[in-house]
Amino acid sequence: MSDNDKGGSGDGPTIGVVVKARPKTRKPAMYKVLMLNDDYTPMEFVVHVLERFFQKNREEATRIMLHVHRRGVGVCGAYTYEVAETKVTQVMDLARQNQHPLQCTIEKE
Ligand code: TYC
Repeated sequence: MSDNDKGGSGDGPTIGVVVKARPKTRKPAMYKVLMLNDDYTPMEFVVHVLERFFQKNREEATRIMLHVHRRGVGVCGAYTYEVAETKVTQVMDLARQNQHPLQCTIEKE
């Protein structure tokens, strides 16, 4: 008697169906990093920040900077909490080192 013949209710082998385990997972909450306008930070500094910390190319960085300049606030990107927090710290540190009042914040998506 082979392993497959054990148990069951009668003649044939007991057929097992393999079911893949699919443990429930959660997508991580995402947080937007928002840049705020001010009257003093030079436009080229904001473009530099967007290129350096948010991996934007010159064109996209300029588009976002001008949006913030005109509308008061704009989205730099969306990240998990720790990454978003790190980006805000990096931006604010560089701005402070250069004596610019540039501000950015985090908002839950
Ligand atoms: N308003 C600034 C200026 O005229 C430019 C600026 C853009 C500053 C975006 C901050 O997040 C900002 N020099």
